[in-house]
This record gives sequence, structure tokens and C-alpha cells, in this order.
Amino acid sequence: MKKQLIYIICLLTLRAWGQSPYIHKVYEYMPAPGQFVNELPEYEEGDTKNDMRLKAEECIADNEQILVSLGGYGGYIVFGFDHMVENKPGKYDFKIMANAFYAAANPNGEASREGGSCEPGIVMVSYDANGNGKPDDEWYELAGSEYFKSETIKKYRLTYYKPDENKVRTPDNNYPYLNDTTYIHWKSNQETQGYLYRNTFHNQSYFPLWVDADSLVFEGTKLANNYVDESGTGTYYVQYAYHWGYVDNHPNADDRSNFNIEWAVDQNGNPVQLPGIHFIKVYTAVNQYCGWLGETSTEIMGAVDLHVRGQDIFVPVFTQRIGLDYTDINLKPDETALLTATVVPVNATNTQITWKSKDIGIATVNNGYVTAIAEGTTVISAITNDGYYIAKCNVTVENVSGVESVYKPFRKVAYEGNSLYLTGFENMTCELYSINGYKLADFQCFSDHEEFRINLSQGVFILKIKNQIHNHSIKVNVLKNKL
Ligand SMILES: [Ca+2]
Ligand SMILES: [Ca+2]
Ligand SMILES: [Ca+2]
Ligand SMILES: [Ca+2]
Repeated sequence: MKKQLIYIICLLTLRAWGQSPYIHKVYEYMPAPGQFVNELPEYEEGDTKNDMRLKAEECIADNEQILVSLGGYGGYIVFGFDHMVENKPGKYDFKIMANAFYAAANPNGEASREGGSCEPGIVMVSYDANGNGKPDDEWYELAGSEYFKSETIKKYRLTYYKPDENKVRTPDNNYPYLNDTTYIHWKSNQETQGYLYRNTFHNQSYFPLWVDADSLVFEGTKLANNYVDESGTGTYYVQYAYHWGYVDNHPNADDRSNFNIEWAVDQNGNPVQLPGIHFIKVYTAVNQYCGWLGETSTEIMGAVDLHVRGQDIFVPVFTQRIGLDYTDINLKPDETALLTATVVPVNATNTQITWKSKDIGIATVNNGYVTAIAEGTTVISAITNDGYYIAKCNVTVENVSGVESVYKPFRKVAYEGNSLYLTGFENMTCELYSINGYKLADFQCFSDHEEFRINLSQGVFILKIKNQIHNHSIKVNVLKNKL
């Protein structure tokens, strides 16, 4: 019995010794056109598809950590380890290294939002179900933070057309570094088309030179554009990081460059339980062009099996969204109001919030307490520290009599002479609450101007107005001089 045990331990140890935590093999490398294509890795005259695959393998296998560019939307690489990467429940299973970084200076001043050079790539995984050691089995997408969002397009298909390298160039007169704005034509199955521009920083062909075909087709999920021209003049582009689940999207030292096999979904978005995976595919997830930065292209420089490397890292419960109890409040100068934020899900690991007022000359906010300073309007935002999700409340500060609450130019709430006047709420339902939540009345607005007789004492009331689309809460001040 003891002998047997020692034998088993030896076997397990030998197996562990045989496993490398790093990439073992690149199975396929097919970049989409891009300014780094034919350079990272370098194409040399006569190179075949297989030569380029081997060059990509030399870059990223065995922890070499040399950048491989996947080009624009859809460009991909398929690689694997010398073993199955185990899917440990609740734990990150592998990390993919790239060159994402956050910008040190960002003119929009919202420093807690992570952005800089973030070029998200989507990860797909495959289990070698037929056991032949080849990636010819079913693929599953790892559903990152954007997967279920309405801006994310599934089954996006993009065709790039091989350019005539000797064509007459059409430079952009405003941006001299763009020396051909009709370089590589692309069309999508969403009835959009455009061009991948050529720039003065990269003079080689941007179309993979080992490909003979006249066009290249890529298909998959497409994420919404993640860049903002923060300068407004095309000089400072910030690519904002998506929350989690994408390659080249957070720096390598950040846990959010790790991946959890439990995120795998099938083609219909249903979760798939896999014991582990043998193959990983990464492709560029956006089709966007950022001026002098050129097209957004995911890079990769390696991957690690976290379990083989002995790293046991729990996957946090990520924040999904945030809500506020009021969308509109009206205050008089020096009045205060308390906004309460709700972070979803309730068991999120990091529920911390940053509060911001767009104009602190109108109203300030401290931990949800809004203080009106001077007449005007501002927006109070509650922002999650995890994921930068935002909930907003419009604040109107005014010191006028007659109209007590205005939250759109055409929508007014007024209380005068024991009547509540509601303007602009046709076909909406109204409920009036006392400040401590006791319902005082409810009524239906049938027309644009409604008058409801109701006797209110001085104080603050909450009017909830809703229809199938809108749901607003308005704070109504009934002032002494109105009674
Ligand atoms: Ca896992
Ligand atoms: Ca297989
Ligand atoms: Ca890139
Ligand atoms: Ca990159």
C-alpha cells in the first residue's frame, strides 16, 4: 500500500515536472490588416502561412514575451499548452500577457477611470473533446463584462479587400500623418463600410503578405468602440479599459488580465461547464480607428497557466451597475438632500463609490449628501470604484416662487393655492409621498396641464411620475409663502 502511494506521488510529480506553465504551441496565426502586420512578427519574402505561424510561436511560446500583433478587428491567434489547463471553481485559470497600459495624464480629469492604451481582444477556449491534440473541437467564448450588453454585436462579419499598394494615395489634408485614407477597404455585415488608413509611421504593406486571396473575412463578437478623443481635436485619444474578461485591456500585473474558464458560453450565450481547456483563441474585438494611433489592434506576448505556476487567485464578484433613488431633485440654496446609491449585485466584492458634482459652484456632494450652493443646474454622479459604472441625478437649485420644481424646460411641477399643477406629464401616473415615504395621493395625468386640489403643509414632498418608459422622482418644496 505504501509502495503504491509513493509510486502515485512520483507519477504526479513527474507529470507536474513535465508541464510548462507557458504557451507550448501556436496552431494558427491570422492577423487582420493593420499597421504592425508584417512587422510583429516580421514577414520576409517567401514566408508561408506556416512560416508566419512558427514566427508567432517563437515570439510568445516558452515565456519569450515578444509582441505579436493581431491587426484590426477579427485578426486572431490560436495557441495551447503542453497539458490541459484545469478549470478550478471560483479561481482564475490562466493569464494572457499583452502591452496595455493606463495613461498617466488624462485631460478629462476623471482619474479613477482606467484608460490609456487598452485594445480589447476576445478570448475563446476549446476542450480537446476528440483527444487528437488538434484544435478541431467546439469553441466557446469567454463572456467578459460586455458580452450581454446591447452595444455588443454578435456574429459580426468583416471583409477586408487586398489593396493595390501602387494606387494613387489620398492623404488627409488636416492630418498630414494620414497619407492614404482609402488604403484598405472593409465592409461589414451590418451595412457599414470604411477604410483602414495608411500612416506615415509605418511604410510596409498592412495586408498580410503571405495571403494570396483578394479578401480576408473575419467573424465573431464585436465590442463597442472604447476610445474617446479627449482633446476634441484629434491629438489625444484615450482607449478606456473594459471592466474585465478581455486581452490587452488591463496591464499584465492587474488580476483583470486573468481569465476564468467558468465564463465560457456557447453560441447562444448559455454557460458551459468545462473541466479544463486545451486551446485558446484570441481575436481583436473592436473595429475602430484612432487618428494618429491608427487602428486598434490587440497584441499578445504570452500566456500562463496560473495553476501550474501555483497561483490561486479568487475571481471577485464584479460590480455590474449602480442606481440612485432619485433622478431629479430640486433644492433651494443651502438646502441639503441625501442620495442613496445601490450597487448591483449586492454581494459585489468592491462596493465603494466615488461621488462627483459636475459643477460644485451649484451643488456639492459628500458621501451622498448634496448641498445646494447657488442657483443653477448640475449633475451629481455616483461612480463605482470597480468598473466605473455611473448613476446620475440632475440637481436644480433655484430660489424662485411660483414654480417649485422644473426638471425639463417643458415639464413643470408647481404648488399654488392648494393646487398641484403638473405640466408636461400627459399619460403618466403620479404618486405623491411625504418625505418619510407615506403615500399621500395618486392620480393620473390625462392632459398636458393637470390641476389637483390637495392641501399640503410646508415641507418637502416626493412626486414619483412614471409611464412605461420613464420613471422620475421629483422633490417638491412647498414654501411658507405659498400657503
Ligand atoms: Ca476557474
Ligand atoms: Ca481535437
Ligand atoms: Ca495595438
Ligand atoms: Ca496593445
